[in-house]
Order: sequence, then structure tokens, then C-alpha cells
Amino acid sequence: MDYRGKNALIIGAGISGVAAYDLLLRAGANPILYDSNSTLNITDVRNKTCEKEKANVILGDLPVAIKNSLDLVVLSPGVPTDTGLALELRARGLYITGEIELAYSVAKGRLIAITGTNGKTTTTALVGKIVADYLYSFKENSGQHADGKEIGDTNPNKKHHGTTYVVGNIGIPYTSVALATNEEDITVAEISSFQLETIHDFHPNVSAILNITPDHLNRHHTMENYIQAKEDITLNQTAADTCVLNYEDEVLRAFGLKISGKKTVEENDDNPATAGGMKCRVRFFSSAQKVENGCYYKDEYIYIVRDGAEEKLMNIHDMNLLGMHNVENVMAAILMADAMHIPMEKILESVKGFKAVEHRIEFVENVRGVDYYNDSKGTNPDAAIKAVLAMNRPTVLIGGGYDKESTYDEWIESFGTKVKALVLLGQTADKIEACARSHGFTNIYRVESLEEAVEKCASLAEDGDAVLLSPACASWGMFPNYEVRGTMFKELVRNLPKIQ
Ligand code: UMA
Repeated sequence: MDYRGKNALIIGAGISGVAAYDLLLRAGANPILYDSNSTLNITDVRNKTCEKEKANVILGDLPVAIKNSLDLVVLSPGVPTDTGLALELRARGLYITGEIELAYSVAKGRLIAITGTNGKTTTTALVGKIVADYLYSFKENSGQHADGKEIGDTNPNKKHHGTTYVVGNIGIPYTSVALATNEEDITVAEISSFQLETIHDFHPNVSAILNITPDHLNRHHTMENYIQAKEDITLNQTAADTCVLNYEDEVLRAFGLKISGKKTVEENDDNPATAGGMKCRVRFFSSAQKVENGCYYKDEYIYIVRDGAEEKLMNIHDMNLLGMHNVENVMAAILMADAMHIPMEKILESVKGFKAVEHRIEFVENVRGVDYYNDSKGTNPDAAIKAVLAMNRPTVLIGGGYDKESTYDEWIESFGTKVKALVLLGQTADKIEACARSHGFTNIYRVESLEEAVEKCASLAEDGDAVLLSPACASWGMFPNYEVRGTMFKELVRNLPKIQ
């Protein structure tokens, strides 16, 4: 779309709204940055944009004259598509889009997009590292350059070295880099279901859906809507593209067979020339069984199978990540990098050098014989179950936070005999306590703050135990985001007295 002269309203003045404002301004549009929260400081918001005090910012009520003047509307990810204002503007016949679509519409180069309920931040960071390490190796290697179209090929006549951009829900808005991208570049984007709700032409060359378990049901209302939003990552993909899916997720297995045009996984054909009726190439990964075209895990090793030919890739103890969910994330990353034609020895080198991302089962410190782990990114029960499963010792667990209308039964059931005490805080504390008691788990402590939670855990944990912050809930209400919650937890742990 040619944005020149267009009157564009951006709803939401968070990091993605500010980046969308700057992009539209640079693309020649007349952007207006709007936020329904009238208590924000307008000078602070203006100063976050590249225009500073000149920026066109509106807080609180949106005047009718502005609504009448608009050509397009950009929703920030956190703005529900069925919010009153969005519905009203859509009813006026306005083009409603999202910050991801806006970025995509001006971006160049190849795109890898990763979604899923859990694991997408780790997987995005890992794929970003694999791609960046590979492109960097060309810069090191004089005379050789990566070709952004097929980065496994070399093209010594290329002028530019490709650059890797790692963006999206991971915390760097895609809109903040999109105008800087070149044809040789590779963008690796973590894409949330919120962001997928407003795509139109968004078309990744390689996509992945890691898993789908209940989350954000207060936003999407039904599981069907949530699944649809995730599956829409493939909306515009074609036979030249690849989608990587989890074979052990029933919904994704059925979806993969449908879009690959096959009835059974054995019929899946990676060759677009011979695979009739398929939407895009599908490659599965499985933590439980052999797959015909993809990656699988068996007896501590990861294998890849291409057209029936199998190769043993690596021992899982050679990766610096804990838990079977991370084996799945690694397998997905390997398949995405393989689809980009990166040589396997380079992929495995990067996988082995990759460390856990911040706030994802991140080891903080051993204090008085107790290992403290920060899993603030465990913002839903499924992610929190994976963290509990990854612990290999008696664990004191901190849970609770913002209510996303989740159910906690499976999380509590995953405690087994491993979780020795549960320290609860936040809006969901009552609901979680009632659920835990109904499952016979009664060693529960209620606290009012994270500070109090850490103190309580320190008093409950004994030499050889673990303390895990993995709340199964979002941080909103008590913290601006999970990063702030995780960072505060780490600070509190590091400030604990080292001797008794
Ligand atoms: N707002 C309105 N009207 C509304 C709702 C919100 O004006 O109806 C305003 C709020 O007052 C606030 C602003 O919108 O000032 C916030 O916008 P936002 O929620 O989209 O937040 P951003 O700061 O732009 O961050 C967003 C993502 N946030 C959400 O999806 C909630 C970030 O994901 C993402 O990193 C960032 O864009 C860059 O792409 C965070 C997240 O929690 C990490 N994501 C969810 C998750 O991972 O579970 C999906």
C-alpha cells in the first residue's frame, strides 16, 4: 500500500504503536497516535516518537472529526479487534490492519514467522541465532556473501551482506526495523495470536506453530477462535513455502495433514512439484515417534528424516536448555533453518552454543544451597507445567497473577510430589488455591507482593531444593509486563542474605 498522504490512526501508544507511528511518518502518511488511557502523560508519549513534541497524539476520547478524516487504522497487538472503537471504525468501512501487517507491507527480504502458545520466544531467539551466526560467517569469509533468497547458496557478486532481524512479540516491534530491511536480509519474527488477528497479506517463507493449548481465552472468547488465529500464520503461504508443526499436538497434526494435502503423514511429500493439492510444504517434529519428513526425538538423540532418509543429529545433553519442551523447540528451529538451506553442521553448531533466554526457566543463583529459577514467561498453565516438569528436585513454587480465564487443574496435577509448597499472589490467588485444595494440595501460602513471596520461599526451601517463579498467569495488574516481574524476582533473589 502507498501510505503517502494517508490519514492513519494508530490505536495503542505502547512500543508497537510508537514504532508504527514512526514508520507511517517515514512512509509519508499523516499518522495520529491514539491511546484510550487518558491518564498517560501526553508529553511522555510524544517524546517516545521520532517527532518528539511535534507528534500528533490523542488520549482519552477520539473526536468525531478525526474519525471522519481517516483512511486507515492500525491496531496495536493488545487492542482487541472487537473493542468498541475498532468495531465502530470497521463499520465505517475503514481498512483495519495491525502493526505486523503494516511492517510486512514495507519490509524486504525473507521472513521466518513463529507462533504457538509456548516456546515461541525461545525458538525465535534460537532461529535468530542460527541465521545470524550463518550470515555472519559470510562476513567473516571474505569474498563470499549470503543471498537472501536462498541463504544456503553463495553469490560472490552480491553487494550486501544479509542482516538478521529478530522481532515481534519477543519485544522489538517489527515496525521498528521493517523500513531498514533489504532483499538479502532475513527477519525472524515471533508472532502472537493477537498479532495474527489483523493480518491481510502477511506471508512468511517459513512458518511454525509450536503447540496450541488454552490461553488468552478472555481475548479470543473460544478455543476455536484462538486456534484459527494461530493457523492463520499460513494464510498466504504457497507450495514454495514451509510450515513446521508439532506432530504430538492433535490439532496441529490434523492441520498439517490438511494443508499438505495428504490423508496420512506417510503420504506427506516435501517436493512441491509432485505434491498435489497441497497449500505449503509441511514438516513435522515429534518428541514421541519417528516422522517421515521432519525431526524426531528418541533415546536422548534428535534425528532428521528427509524423504525417508534418516540422519542422527545430536545428543540432547549437548544443548544448554532444560526440559522436553525445549527439545521440541530445538527440533522446530532445526527444521526452519533447514528449510532456509542453512548447512546442518552450522545449524547444530549454533544450537549447541545457544543459552536459555531471559525469563524462561532461567537459572538465577544458588543461595544457601537452594537453586532459584526465573520463569516469569510462564504466563499460562501449559508453560508453567513445562517448568515444573523441567525441575529435578523438590520445588517451592510461586504462582498467581492476572486472570486470563485459565483453568489450573492440569498445572496442579503436574506438581506430583515435586512441588512441596505453593506461594500465591495476585488476582488469581483465590481461584488457584481453591483448585489446588480440590486436588488435595494444601501446603499453600498467600502473600501480597513478590518481595514477600521471595522471603517466604527462602524460609520454606531447604538445602538441595529449588525455588521456581512460574506463575501460570500474566503479570498485568501487578507489573507492566513479565519482564519487569522476572527482573524484580532476580534482584530480590540476588539480595537474599547469603549466610544464615
Ligand atoms: N490500549 C488502547 N485501547 C485498547 C487497549 C489498549 O488504547 O483497547 C492501549 C493501552 O492503554 C496501552 C497500549 O494500548 O497504552 C498498549 O499496547 P499493547 O498492549 O499492544 O502493548 P505494546 O507495548 O505495543 O506491546 C505489544 C505486545 N503486547 C501485547 O500483545 C499485549 C508485546 O507482547 C510485544 O512484545 C510488543 O507489542 C512488540 O511487538 C507482550 C505480550 O504480553 C510481550 N504478548 C502476549 C503474550 O506473549 O502472551 C501476546
